[in-house]
Amino acid sequence: MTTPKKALTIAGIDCSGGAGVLADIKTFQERDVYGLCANTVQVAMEPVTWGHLIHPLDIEVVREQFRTAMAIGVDAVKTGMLPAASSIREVGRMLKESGQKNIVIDPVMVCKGANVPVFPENTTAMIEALMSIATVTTPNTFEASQLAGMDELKSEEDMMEAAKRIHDYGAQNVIIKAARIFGDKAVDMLYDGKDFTWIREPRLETKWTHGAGCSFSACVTAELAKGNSVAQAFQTAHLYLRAALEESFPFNEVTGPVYHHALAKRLHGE
Ligand code: PXL
Repeated sequence: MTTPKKALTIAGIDCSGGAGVLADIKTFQERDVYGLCANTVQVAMEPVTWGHLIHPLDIEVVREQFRTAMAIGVDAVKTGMLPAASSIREVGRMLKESGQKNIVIDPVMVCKGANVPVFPENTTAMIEALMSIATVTTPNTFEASQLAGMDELKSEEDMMEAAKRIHDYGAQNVIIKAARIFGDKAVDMLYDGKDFTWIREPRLETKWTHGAGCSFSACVTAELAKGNSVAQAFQTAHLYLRAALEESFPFNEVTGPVYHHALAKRLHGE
């Protein structure tokens, strides 16, 4: 009998399957980790504008799902889209009380192409309730600047400064993904409170990046669930995403998701 490691995602369901819970569960599966979810919001897309229609679930429903997951037992947890400061705080409280190890916080603030306003109170709640319990947090440069209280990040020095500030909130490891700010290169950086690790690559030109952030943090979560180190999880998540982006595909002219099976297909020679 194979008993797989298990990971829980506390996030929103994007019905297109590109981002959120579905991206997380696909990633867990690709990395041989059994996936569970606690759904926080249901997201549908406006078929013409592709604007996001976001329907938050009652926090009590989230609590019930979390209780189920804790009764089963999981090896790692990640958080994604949380609809309001109150739910951010409640999820932080539940996670803290549970004593759960391996907590990955993806501080989702905006969906690409969507007009979701950035609520300052959500950022404050993220800092107070989630950064303090994060084994790893995985902001993009926009989210990192918001969390760190800095202007737009423009350089590797800015990334280092933001990571130090976020680490000071209590996040043990900070991974900042800079996919856009450098034009020709994509840079991922891990700060563990002592050292910086950099992965620099030529930037991949693709419009089909829906779910990239969710999938990256889900891969980190899956690797931690299997007992791998944060440094290893960082490298694997980078490889997973690079392959998934190289084979991403369009839904229409506006948007398209990453292809989850890309890395496994290469490794297995399919
Ligand atoms: O990519 C951010 C994100 C996270 N979670 C859900 C989403 C999105 C973007 O569309 O829909 C549920």
